[in-house]
Amino acid sequence: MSTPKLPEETYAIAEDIKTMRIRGAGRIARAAARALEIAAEKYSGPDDIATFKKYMEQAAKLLKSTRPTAVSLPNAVNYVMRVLRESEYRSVKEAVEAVIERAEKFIQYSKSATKKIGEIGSRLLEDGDRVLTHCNSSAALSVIIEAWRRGKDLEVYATETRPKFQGHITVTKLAEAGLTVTLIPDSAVRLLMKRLDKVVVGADTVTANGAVINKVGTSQIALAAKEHNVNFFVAAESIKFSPHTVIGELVTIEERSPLEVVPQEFLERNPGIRIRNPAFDVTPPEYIDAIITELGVIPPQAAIMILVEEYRREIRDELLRATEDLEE
Ligand code: RUB
Repeated sequence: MSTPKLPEETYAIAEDIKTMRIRGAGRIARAAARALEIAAEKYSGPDDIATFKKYMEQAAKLLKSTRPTAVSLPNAVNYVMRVLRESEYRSVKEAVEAVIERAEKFIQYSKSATKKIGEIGSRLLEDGDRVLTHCNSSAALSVIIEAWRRGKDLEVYATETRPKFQGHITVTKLAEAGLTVTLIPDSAVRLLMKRLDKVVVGADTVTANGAVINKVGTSQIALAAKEHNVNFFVAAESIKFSPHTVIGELVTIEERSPLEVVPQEFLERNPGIRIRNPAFDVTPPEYIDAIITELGVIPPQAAIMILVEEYRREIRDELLRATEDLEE
């Protein structure tokens, strides 16, 4: 039996994630859950569970392939797909309903986790703090904006975040919320660090040993913060924690087009010049004072506790897979 084609909307969301019209690890995860929901809603094939599962697995594969670094994406897809992979259904209608319910549950959880992080993390900021953030993270902004709403007078600095300038989104959002905000070039971070009290950034992935993968430049900021005794906080929902890293799997750092760094004419004029454009980097746990999650504030070394608590089954599957690989 041939598998029906996925709906245009599912392809469109995948393309939007790939081209970064939808970006930021939390948003990407919610968009992927929504894309699966749409695929289920619009399934037009036969009332055959095996065909429906195959069709949904195609959507899952498509979505997972869009961007490689943020673990929230495969976590979202696997969370939704588990209802299909692990349960029996009498009809496709029943399976469709289960997928829709599961995707909605994920989206709601993810939104409320970001809000909760704001409530929990706002306590770490004090009245009069000068706070730096990097890139555009909904979780980090949730902390900063909530602290400000609770009456803490903050002065916020945000990096431009080359080459895609996500810092422009950040300063606009902060200014709209009413905060005093200053945009700085990425390269000005160390010079300004002595004027700062705290750094708050987001995360794309948190590994089992508490390292944080976030927008490229984050680790340099952490280094400068350490040098100046400035607290470095990461705001990350539990969906950013990677069960794959428990078995030592490394996180793939996305390498994007040179055209985000220089224009086409530059490349044509200088055919001998190579350009690198890694989108993320790794900040080791020693540079991180705390990770703010919706489950509480943890030292980075306690990342494994969140993983064991929230991803017990995935870790078991990963360990089984690793053992099978060894036996092959
Ligand atoms: C975005 C980025 C953000 C994290 C966390 O990178 O690095 O800091 O994704 O964001 P890109 P959030 O713009 O390449 O997607 O807290 O919103 O999930």
